[in-house]
Amino acid sequence: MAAMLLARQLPQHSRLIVPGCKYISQAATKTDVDFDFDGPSMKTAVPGPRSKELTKQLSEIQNADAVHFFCNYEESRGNYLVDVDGNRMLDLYSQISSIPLGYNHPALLKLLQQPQNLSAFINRPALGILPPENFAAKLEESLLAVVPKGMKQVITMACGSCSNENAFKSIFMWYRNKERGHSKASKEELATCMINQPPGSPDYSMLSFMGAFHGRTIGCLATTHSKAIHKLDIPSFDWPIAPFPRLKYPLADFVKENQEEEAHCLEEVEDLIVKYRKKKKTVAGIVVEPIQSEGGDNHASDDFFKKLRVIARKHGCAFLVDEVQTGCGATGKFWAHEYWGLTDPADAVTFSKKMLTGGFFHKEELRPDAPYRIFNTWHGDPSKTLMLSEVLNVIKREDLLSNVMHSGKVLHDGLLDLQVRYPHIVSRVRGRGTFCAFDTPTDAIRNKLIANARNKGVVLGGSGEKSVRFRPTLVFREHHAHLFLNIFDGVLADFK
Ligand code: PSZ
Repeated sequence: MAAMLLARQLPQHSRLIVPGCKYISQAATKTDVDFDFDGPSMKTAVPGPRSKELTKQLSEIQNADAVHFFCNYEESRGNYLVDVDGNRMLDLYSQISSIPLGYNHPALLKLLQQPQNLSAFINRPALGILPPENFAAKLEESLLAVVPKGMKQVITMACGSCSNENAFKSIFMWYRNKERGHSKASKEELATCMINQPPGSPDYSMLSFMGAFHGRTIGCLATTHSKAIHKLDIPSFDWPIAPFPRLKYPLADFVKENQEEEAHCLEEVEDLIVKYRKKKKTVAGIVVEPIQSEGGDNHASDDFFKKLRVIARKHGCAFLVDEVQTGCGATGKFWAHEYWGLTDPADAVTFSKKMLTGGFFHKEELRPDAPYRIFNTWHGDPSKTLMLSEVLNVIKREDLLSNVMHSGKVLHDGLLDLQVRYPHIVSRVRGRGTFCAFDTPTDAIRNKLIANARNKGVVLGGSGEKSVRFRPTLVFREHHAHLFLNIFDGVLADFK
């Protein structure tokens, strides 16, 4: 009966019972509906013939060399991504860490079938000027329900880059306002900003870390330092770049070395702030990821971030935490920076990906002092906040943060075990929640491992030079972790 109810919530063309789809987990509690398959099912190598054909077609229109394979999203369920060749894969990458509840979650299907919600999808407003009646109420119900400590304000944006870009701009405006004593901008400032010259376009900078990824728009790109290919040929700013700790694993064996490494990086941060102030390129803000994600899953201790916050405060720089990839539960806390236990909260926190909408939370002081200063056409999207409310309901109702801690531990422990058994391939196993990773000896080995795993029905991602990263959904359960570990054990055993 319950299976029928669920099947009815599916789009017309996917109502057929898909072989292998178990609909409701045997282990599920009353509310915990696990809309999922039993396991991977592979019919061809990936990409298969249909994917190759479609890649060729797309290549006529645009460069499609980055395409892994084409997907059948209608048939994908829960943790399983189905491709156009009928291969069904356990997805531990979830659209570069962007699917909170898995594919076609029943709660979201139901939400979209309610007539009163359709308008949010059909009539996309220019939110900054013509918001719908329920706009503030919906923000309260969605984003403000998970507002990080110390913040009350939120601004929505379309994507992660857009969020960081506008958070940087808010920080620069805040800094300049402080400097000019909150008086009005001068005529000279208004004139010089039009020709990109100071004082109207001040020579401020954002301090970032080597290995960081904050987006690809031109301002963000100046703080992104993960791969040269992201940056090549694009003009950029002379902004300070500090080293990010490179920790040795296992952490328990390298306590002293790691502490020294972090202390060294923090020293560099302070030196750079002083040096850039002398150069008249004042550091208005520091931007940092709780775990450097694209840059290779680089972690630092909670103590490192606490001390970084103190440095920002000491030098009057805003402290911006980029939670675009770490946010929304994957580390086991809703925001990864909650682990730090800051007594002096961050000034702003950016989000996107699993949050469905982009945007940033910020302190009162960073609030734009005039209309149209932080602005664009869409300014977010009410249909995304609507879905986010439902995602948050499910996270709470099903206690998915506990699930992440639990399945994350199984995954992490299993990876440590594989590291013992395949030390020539797997090293530096690390992670928080399900946000796990390990290193391989080379880029080529990493890529081959990912390809081999995919042909056995597991989608993984790479990060940095030679890391494999795990970014499953929040409905990734213990049994999925075991399933993955069994398959991957075979991949490692066969690896040549
Ligand atoms: O290659 C790319 O452009 C990728 S692959 C993964 C990302 C980008 N991540 C996006 C990202 C992020 O991980 C962090 C920590 N900050 C900002 C961004 C930018 O978000 P988008 O891609 O939405 O602009």
